[in-house]
Amino acid sequence: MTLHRRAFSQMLAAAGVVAAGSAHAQAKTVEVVVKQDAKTIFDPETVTINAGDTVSWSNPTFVTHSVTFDPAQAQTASNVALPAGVAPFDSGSMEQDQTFTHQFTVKGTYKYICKFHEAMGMVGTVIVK
Ligand SMILES: [Cu+2]
Repeated sequence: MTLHRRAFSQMLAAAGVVAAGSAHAQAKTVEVVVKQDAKTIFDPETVTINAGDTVSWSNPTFVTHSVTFDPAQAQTASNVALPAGVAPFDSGSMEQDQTFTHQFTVKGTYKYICKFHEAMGMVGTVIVK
């Protein structure tokens, strides 16, 4: 009985190590930062990631921004794009030093806006391969 229990727990531990190791090797987090110069932009404006990766946006500026993947909130609908079947999502208002993260699991091209500065060209793209 004791022997069986120990063997079973060792088997679980081995499986856990394998799963954690492969997840760590595959998934990564890519940083995008709001950059305020003559023009306020997402830097970099385009990121290319693998399915399962996470993008982390941060706002170091004094101005409120957003990361909005929602065509209903865009002034120009074509500034936002989502792969088929992906529901809209939105950071809401991002004040100074706030961060928004999103894990992308569906492949395709995503276009997003800052809903406060879309008209000034504050747009970005995430390509998920
Ligand atoms: Cu903005």
